[in-house]
Amino acid sequence: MNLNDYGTVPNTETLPGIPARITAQHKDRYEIVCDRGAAYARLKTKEYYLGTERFPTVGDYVMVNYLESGDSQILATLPRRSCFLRREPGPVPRDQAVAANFDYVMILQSLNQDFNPRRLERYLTMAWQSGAVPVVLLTKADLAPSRGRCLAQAEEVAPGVNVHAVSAHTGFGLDALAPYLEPGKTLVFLGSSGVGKSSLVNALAGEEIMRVSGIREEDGRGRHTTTHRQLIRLPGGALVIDTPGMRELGMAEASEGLADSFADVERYLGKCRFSDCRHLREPGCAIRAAINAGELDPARWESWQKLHAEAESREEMLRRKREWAKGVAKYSRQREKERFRE
Ligand SMILES: Nc1nc2c(ncn2[C@@H]2O[C@H](COP(=O)(O)OP(=O)(O)OP(=O)(O)O)[C@@H](O)[C@H]2O)c(=O)[nH]1
Ligand SMILES: [Mg+2]
Repeated sequence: MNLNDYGTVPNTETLPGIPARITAQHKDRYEIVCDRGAAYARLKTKEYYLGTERFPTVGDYVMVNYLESGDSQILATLPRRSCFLRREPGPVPRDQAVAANFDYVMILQSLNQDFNPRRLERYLTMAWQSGAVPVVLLTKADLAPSRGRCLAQAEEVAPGVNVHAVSAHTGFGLDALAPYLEPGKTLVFLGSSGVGKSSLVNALAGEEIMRVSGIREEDGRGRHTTTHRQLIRLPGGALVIDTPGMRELGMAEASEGLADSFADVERYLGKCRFSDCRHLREPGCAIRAAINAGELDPARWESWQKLHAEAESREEMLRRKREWAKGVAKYSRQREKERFRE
């Protein structure tokens, strides 16, 4: 494997370790690619939890201490040329990067039921702020024979931005994306759940890389199938970051919050016999009962848990790690003093 196949690596000559790129994040464990291959890595405590190094995210280039067996250590986050920041709630609100080093922000809206010029505006603002170039993709063109009105409206709210109608199912319009898909370029896909981000990744890859699932019949909303950000290398050499969409980027709004898109799951919440039910094997668990009765799809329950856990666990994980690292630092200072006295 050659890291140069994963985009333009910043200059790293004077830094310790070898360069790598983050392809996915699972709480405090990262998937990376580097010249030695694909591997797992964790942040080095001294630099990150005790020091001031910026926490890396998907798309970041980092320096790692590569270990043959076990998780490699991430030593430093290299400067970013673009990124999305999300405000992390907590006692001291902080900005957290959620995707980095992309050239194009592909904003996807479906020509089906999802097209909304106001939302498109908000995505465009965010895209321009990121430092990359936005491109608007109107998806599911096969379902909208008269797409002229939406195209015109999109062009109106996105002056100077290229707008393309595409279909992942028929391949319509995909040729027009070739200029963005040059080897080494990174594209990030944004858009509400169900607009077809993962379907487009699969269509461009020519194979089923990302899982896709149907939208709800009743209201055309997606099912939050993609639950974490993932950087994928397309056979042609371009890199794509598939995302779970707005909520992930801190752009959730009441009408698109979890409660709304997970109404089929949330109707069972709070109905268990015990208020602290963990929905595992407790008697009187409404969630388990609904799954056993075939009323609730277990995959939906799993997606809900993943999305819910992620935001909460990230803050909690950081807090615990910092406390733990401070404890270790205090202990070693004490040991030092004692040794000095001895
Ligand atoms: N007709 C048609 N359906 C499409 C097209 N692209 C995607 N779909 C359908 O839209 C549904 C959702 O597609 P996904 O690719 O899972 O959507 P997503 O944006 O990745 O959704 P999340 O992962 O939940 O954020 C699936 O049923 C797809 O088959 C298209 O070009 N035409
Ligand atoms: Mg998806």
